[in-house]
Amino acid sequence: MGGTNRILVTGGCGFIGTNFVRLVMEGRDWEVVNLDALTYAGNPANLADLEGDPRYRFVHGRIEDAGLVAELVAGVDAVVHFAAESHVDRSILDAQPFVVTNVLGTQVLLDAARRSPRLRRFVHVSTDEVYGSLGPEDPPFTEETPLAPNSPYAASKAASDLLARAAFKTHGLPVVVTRCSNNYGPYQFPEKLIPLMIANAWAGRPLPVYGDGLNVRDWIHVSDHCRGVLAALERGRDGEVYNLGGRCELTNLEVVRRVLAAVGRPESLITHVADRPGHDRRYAMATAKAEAELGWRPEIPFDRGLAETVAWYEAHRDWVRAITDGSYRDYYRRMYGDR
Ligand code: NAD
Ligand code: TDX
Repeated sequence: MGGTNRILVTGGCGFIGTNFVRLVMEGRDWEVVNLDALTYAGNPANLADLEGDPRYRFVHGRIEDAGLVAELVAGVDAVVHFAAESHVDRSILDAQPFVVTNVLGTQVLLDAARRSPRLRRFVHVSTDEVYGSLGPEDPPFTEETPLAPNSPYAASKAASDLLARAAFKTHGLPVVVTRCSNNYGPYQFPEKLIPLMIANAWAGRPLPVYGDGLNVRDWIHVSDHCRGVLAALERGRDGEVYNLGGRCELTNLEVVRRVLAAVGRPESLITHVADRPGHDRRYAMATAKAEAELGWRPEIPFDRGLAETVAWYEAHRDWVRAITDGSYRDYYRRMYGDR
């Protein structure tokens, strides 16, 4: 998309948003406005070094705030929408914040976007979870796979994908939807599998594996995902969906074993705990469309990416400590007890 000067990134203080803002600030001469509510998952310290850069502006606010969103969207060429409640286990404990942010918040952004004459691209960042679960012999999800979400999180993301589609079909909004598989890498909140296991391994605490641990996820390094979102912003076709994935299917047990090897702790720390309700068995993404149309492919092999991620967490123990006190401790106890 030529002629881009300024973009609005939502959720830029979260895991993937932080990595995306950094990629754009380093690789493009665009201005970036970052709208983030700073929920438990949003950390302004992630991008503190950009404060003072005239190309970067942080706005503390919620995507459901129609007045604020209209004002911000009117001043940009494109929106890249990451902001969401993103953790499946939290959606099982309480689904309502997922509906407010992921469904209502997305609609507020879409409404502002279609009323802005300047806006030329709206990238809606979504997930493989909207497709539901695969059996062991099933082919990977394509963009044509019917939506069949199983968790409240996935259902709220599927709803937002459909609202984005409707904004394109009904109002002609230039929407592109990306759906990506499981990300890992720097700045991921330690409620998610890989950083949770790294933190527990350090502390010598048990590593809680849900059920038999044979659920399969398709792992992708966050920087490969961010390059895919940028490619969709610049080269995606209006109204299209693009699957992004890492071509790296692993069982959770295998991931946890590799984390333990990378951290240098024994496999005896692995502890099987009660399964997640509605736990999807397998995700896998077919990415041929993104490869052909966007000229994108994942590049970082899992073992290298994991080693770099473990090293990043080692070097950022203070970052982990700062975000895992207070409310996160209460959440951890509720999920895993006093282990
Ligand atoms: P995250 O939970 O780390 O970050 C979410 C960010 O959104 C936080 O900074 C939070 O403060 C902000 N936010 C939440 N509610 C908000 C609201 N109402 N208004 C404004 N800001 C709000 O999430 P993430 O893992 O970085 O995921 C980002 C996006 O990518 C999400 O849309 C998610 O569905 C999607 N996605 C994630 C993965 C993954 O593996 N993590 C994979 C595929 C797609
Ligand atoms: O303690 C745990 N033990 C465990 O066995 C945790 C936190 C997870 N798991 C399992 C559940 C999943 O099979 O590991 C797998 C990965 O779990 P999560 O990190 O919670 O990710 P997942 O549920 O697969 O969803 C992720 O990928 C798709 C992101 O959180 C979503 O935001 C994204 O859309």
